[in-house]
Amino acid sequence: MINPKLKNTKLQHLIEEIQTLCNPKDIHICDGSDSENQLMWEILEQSGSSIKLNREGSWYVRSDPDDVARVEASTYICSEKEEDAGPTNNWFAPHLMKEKLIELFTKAMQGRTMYVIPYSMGPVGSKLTRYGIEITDSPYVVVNMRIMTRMGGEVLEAIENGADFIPGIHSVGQPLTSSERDSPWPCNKTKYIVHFPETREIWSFGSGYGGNALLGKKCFALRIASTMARDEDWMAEHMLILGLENPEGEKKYFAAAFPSACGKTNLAMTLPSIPGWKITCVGDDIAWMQFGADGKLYAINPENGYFGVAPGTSDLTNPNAIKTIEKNAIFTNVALTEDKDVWWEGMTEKAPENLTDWKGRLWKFGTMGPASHPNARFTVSMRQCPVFDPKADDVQGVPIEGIIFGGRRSTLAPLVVESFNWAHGVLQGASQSSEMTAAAKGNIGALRHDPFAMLPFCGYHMGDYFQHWLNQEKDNRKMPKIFTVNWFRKDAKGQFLWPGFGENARVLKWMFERIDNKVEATQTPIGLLPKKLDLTGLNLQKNVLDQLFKVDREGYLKDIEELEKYFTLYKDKFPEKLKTQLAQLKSRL
Ligand code: TSX
Ligand code: MN
Repeated sequence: MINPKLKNTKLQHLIEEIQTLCNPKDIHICDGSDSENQLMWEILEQSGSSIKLNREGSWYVRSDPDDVARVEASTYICSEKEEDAGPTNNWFAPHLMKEKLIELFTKAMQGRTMYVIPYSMGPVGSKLTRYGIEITDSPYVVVNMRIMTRMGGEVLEAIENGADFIPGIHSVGQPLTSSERDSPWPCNKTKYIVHFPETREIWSFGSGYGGNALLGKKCFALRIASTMARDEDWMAEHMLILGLENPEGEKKYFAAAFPSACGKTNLAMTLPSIPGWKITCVGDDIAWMQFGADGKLYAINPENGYFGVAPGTSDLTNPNAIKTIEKNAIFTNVALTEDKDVWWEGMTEKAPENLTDWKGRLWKFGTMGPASHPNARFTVSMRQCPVFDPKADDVQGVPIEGIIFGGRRSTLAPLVVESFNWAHGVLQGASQSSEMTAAAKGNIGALRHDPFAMLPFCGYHMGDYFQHWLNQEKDNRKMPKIFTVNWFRKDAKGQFLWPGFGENARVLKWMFERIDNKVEATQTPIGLLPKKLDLTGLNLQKNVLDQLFKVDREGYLKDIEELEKYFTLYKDKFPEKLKTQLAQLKSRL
């Protein structure tokens, strides 16, 4: 047992319980220090799990080829009633799942050290912040959590002084017996990512990768937090947060939800193409938001770093990300160059010579597949981002004046549309969908519904979640304007109509000035479109602009028919108010 005893009895009991169950060889309570971090990397290097890179403070890690992404089929929401998990989550009865977990975790940490990670989701001391304890047998998890969360002594002290926390138990599920040599990436074929939203706990078995193992992120900050937010009247959203400053120095904050493969991290730290406008990054993945006493919506980024998809990240697509990862970064499943640096598809036009791929093989372009896994990641502190927003540490959070929904749609959806009102905006969020790219499994180009980009991340019934969004609107609240964007519309020849990236700032500028009532909009059946966008210096053909904003009524009516079919999935939990919004939209068309 750990000595001295902890003041927080919930924590003391948790550690004792997990120690007894998992039988680790010892216990390490993490303090987040540099020396501890160094020790973790020594352990990882010795087991052949990591390679020191020729890049300041940076490390290279290859995962097991079967442990490369979140495992949605093995992700469970264990509420007492199946109804509460809803039709889009895997459900399992809590007591039966507990039995299963006890079986899986029995002696699971044998021969390994059990690490106890105290971490904070959000700036320590903020009303919006919540604490967590992750117990894990993976030093790779420790080094990642140190970057992705505020981890260590300060948080343990807050918990010792009585602050509550969400427990998360994680094991890679590969006990080490006696003299056996450890694997570079221990894991188990059997994987369970389990959430108990009612007792607010997380259990994760068998995977060491990303969202399966770094429990502060998707498991806590989205699945568990979304249920807390419903119960406590706040919002836990799959959203980036950015600051936008005009040439006069006025600043507004936006939160934006996009399904995967839409470039959320790129948008979060965009370098604007228009002179005098600045974008700063508060966060690239998750927003926790709550209306304040002044009626404004305040947001924090509960995270402390970026766990970003590496392939496709370049000086052209995201120069600020490239600068962020210049040092002190962890690279997982990218390709390794002969001078011990990293490379991935899309970083440069041509691959360097003598690459080792993410599977550790000498790589040649052609039949071997990509050199880096499509879901290869960098882990890096958000503080190294050149456009890091200083208010990302503000305990008050930042005031959100605009909410943006997006998706990848080659047809139909215009570059930008503003909703008529809150409920109409909520319908837009519920209607979000995206065409699948090669990175996702399934048919390339097929449309996948992903309401609020929350489909894999909502810890309760999605229909109740829609209602929770509608309930946010109250008389004394200043509701943010809601916009929907689409950077991905194509012409008849399959060419992207909009240049995207830095040019997206022109769209953000329009939103900014709409909020200030400084620019006009045109009423259309689907919402408010720009009367005029600032396209100065952009060589865009008039007919391209027309195509970007064309409202195809026939096409929309077909789209809505399909949407209505989709929404029947939520049965009687689909809010009446959204049915009304949908009916009104139809009649306008
Ligand atoms: O991230 C992207 N953004 C948002 C940037 C702030 N991507 C990459 C998506 C994959 C993750 C984009 N891709 C964007 C975009 O705005 N737009 C496109 C489509 C596109 C791709 C290439 C070009 C133009 C548009 N190239 C040229 O026009 C030369
Ligand atoms: Mn995400």
